[in-house]
Amino acid sequence: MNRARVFSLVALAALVVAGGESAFVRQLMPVAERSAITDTSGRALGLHGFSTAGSAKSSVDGLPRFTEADLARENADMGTNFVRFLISWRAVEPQPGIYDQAYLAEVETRVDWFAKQGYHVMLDMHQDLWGTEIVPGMGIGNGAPGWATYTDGLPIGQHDMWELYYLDAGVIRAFDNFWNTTGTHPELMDHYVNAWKAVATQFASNPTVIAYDLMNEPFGGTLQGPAFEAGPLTNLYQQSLDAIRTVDPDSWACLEPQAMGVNWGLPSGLGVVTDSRPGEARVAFCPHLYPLAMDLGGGYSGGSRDMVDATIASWIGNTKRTAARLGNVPIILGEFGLDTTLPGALDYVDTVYAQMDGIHAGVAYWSRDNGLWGPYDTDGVTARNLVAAIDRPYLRAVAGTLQTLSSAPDRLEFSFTPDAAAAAPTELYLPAVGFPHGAAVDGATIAHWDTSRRILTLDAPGNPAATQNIVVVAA
Ligand code: 9MR
Repeated sequence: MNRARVFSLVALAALVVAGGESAFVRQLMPVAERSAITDTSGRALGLHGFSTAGSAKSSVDGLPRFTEADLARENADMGTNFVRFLISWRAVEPQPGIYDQAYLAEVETRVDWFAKQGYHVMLDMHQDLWGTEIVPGMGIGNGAPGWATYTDGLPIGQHDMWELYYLDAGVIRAFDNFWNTTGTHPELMDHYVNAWKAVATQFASNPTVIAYDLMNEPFGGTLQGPAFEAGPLTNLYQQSLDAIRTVDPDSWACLEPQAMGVNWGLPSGLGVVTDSRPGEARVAFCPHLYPLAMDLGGGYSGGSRDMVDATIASWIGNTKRTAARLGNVPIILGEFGLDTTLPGALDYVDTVYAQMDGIHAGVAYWSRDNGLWGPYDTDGVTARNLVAAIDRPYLRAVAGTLQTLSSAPDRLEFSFTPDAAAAAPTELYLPAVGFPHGAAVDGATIAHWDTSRRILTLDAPGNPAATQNIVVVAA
């Protein structure tokens, strides 16, 4: 694609996005308070971490190249408390109806590493371009098992940009067969649902696994937009959650919208998924953010920056509206990320975190792979520029309902309505760079300052009935 054409495409997308936004803003109604993902102590969680990792996509054993030492390094350097851990259908169900218990046990070994460091884990059933067998041996797609891959002999080309494979007839057909748009493979969705049940059976009693991301970046094949999202995608999510609930009453189900368009800030047409568990529904909305201008290499400067800002604004508005429509569900930004050598890259990372604070969304940066998009060089050890951008103050857990939140490198400000039933205190992470000598707190008393983990714990408020306004600055 030539450059002028690429940029006119981006400009068009930005116009569509901006136009869509103003039309939707006019329909905005005040909404009830959004619910939050809570831990076993009843605290609302702030989740900061990585998608770990793309290296799992093509590995023979389905596991990421990621060690316990890598986790210790990440925790020491950036104080993360969350991981979106990649799993795959091909590894869970290598043959129809046969679940690989050894693989699930290996995943659980890694979950236990995270548990020891106080993390929360979301398991992400990853796919791109359907599966590794769309073009055998070429390492193009990932996710689905070979036995579930039906391209029906339709062509798949060769492209520099990986996303363009989504436009190839063979890839589209593989998805059409999965969603049973073709009417010839009604069994495939049942297998996927049962694969989730096998995963949930393994992790139901593991408190570190708090959520299941039901499908990475869904693609509808010949069905796109609301026809896909409100149709077979919502149906798959409902069936998957129903199957999960037969074995696991507590974990959250994270719903991704279709990636194409929604990743660029357009609205989602996903339908409501009901949760049969007793008590509150545990469903979350987990879209990704990949502004088109950024994907096309424009970085975060000049005209590209304006288009990226317009995309973010639109994305925030649409994400809030979808989360409200799905039942005031919590939001996790399941992926955002970029080649951090692009102009303005770290400003972009800052902007996204600030915006996510504003909507109290968890974040899983893409990705915890070594190299240009990740926190470390290809040696896996040498810190890159991203480390400083991710190592920021954040609220790890709050003993009540969060009302407002904002952060700067040396300041964290928030307000919340206490919940007397919360069985553990409010906890903050404060990096060394902004808080070299610890913190001074206005509006609460410090219960404990863990200088090595850089975690500040606050006393429960004296008057639990009142909204607490808290400002934390460098000591
Ligand atoms: O960054 C990944 C790139 O190296 C791979 O070629 C591509 C296809 O597997 O996937 C990229 O990661 C994507 C992720 O799987 C889904 N969301 C968008 C990510 C960035 O493009």
